[in-house]
This record gives sequence, structure tokens and C-alpha cells, in this order.
Amino acid sequence: ARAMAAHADAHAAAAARRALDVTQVVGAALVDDRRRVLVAQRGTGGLAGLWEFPGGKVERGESDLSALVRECREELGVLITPGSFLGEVPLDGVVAGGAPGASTLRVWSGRVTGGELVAHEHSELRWLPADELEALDWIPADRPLLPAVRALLAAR
Ligand code: 9L3
Ligand code: MG
Repeated sequence: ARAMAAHADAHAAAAARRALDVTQVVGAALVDDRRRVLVAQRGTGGLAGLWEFPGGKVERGESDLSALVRECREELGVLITPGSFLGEVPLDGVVAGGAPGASTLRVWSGRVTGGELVAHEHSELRWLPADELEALDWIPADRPLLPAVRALLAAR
């Protein structure tokens, strides 16, 4: 009976860890030499048509920055060099299976340092200057990052 109880405890602990597991999402604000940032329009799913900073979910055992580099390679076909951390926003209820408040979007600046830009997953990619960002139809999670992105572009 004691062994059974220990087994049940281990199960409960594992379930609790899973429930608390944070689904981290990372995004890249890629800038060029002309004070522009790359914005991407989602092509499929519930957020289709909305604009975002490209990126995606961090996989188990992967660092945020490794995920950022991998996602940019998969989605855009480019090698990127991450720069400064720009901010973190809650992704309440957005990531499937995630508890409310369990997921966040973290965004870094970055530069394209190799490859050729191709929209492998998005319906459109655009390089835009700071004053054209506000008017886009953004995913709600990405919009709070715009001041930091504008500051980044102004500082260049
Ligand atoms: N998401 C929001 N803003 C972003 C990114 C890259 C992602 N800049 C949200 C959309 C999805 C979830 O995070 O619900 C996972 O992203 P993906 O793996 O579908 O790109
Ligand atoms: Mg993605």
C-alpha cells in the first residue's frame, strides 16, 4: 500500500508540473540598415490575416534564443543574429492547451545575417518603417511591443 501511495504521489507531482508548464513563445523584430522592421502576416489558423513579429513556440529543452533562430530559419528561410531583449507580454488563452497566464511572448531584436527571405508560413512579409507599424492589424499580444520596436528603430 505504501508503494502504491508513493506511485500516486509521483503521478500527482508530474501532473502538477505539466499543468504549470509554461508554453513560451518567442518572436523576432528583425531590423535592416534602413530603419525598417520585418512584419509578417499570419496565413492560416484563427489569427489568419493578423500581423506579428515572426517566431513560435519554444520546444522542450530548447533555449529561447535557439528557438528564435530555429523559427526564423523555418518560417523565413534566413539565419538571424539575435540582438537586445525588447519585452514580454502575456498570451492569455492564445496557446492551445495553455492555462490562462501560463504563456508569454518574448521578443528580441535581430538582424538577418544569412539566407534569403521567403515567406514559408506567412501570407505576406513586409519591411516597414516605424511610422507604418501602428496602422497594421496586429495580433493583440504583439501590439504592446510597438513602442520598444519604434525606440529600437529610432536609435539606429
Ligand atoms: N504568437 C503571437 N505573437 C507572435 C508569435 C510568433 C506567436 N509574434 C502566438 C500565436 C500562436 C502562438 O503564439 O497562438 C504560437 O505561435 P506559432 O507557433 O503558431 O507561430
Ligand atoms: Mg510561428
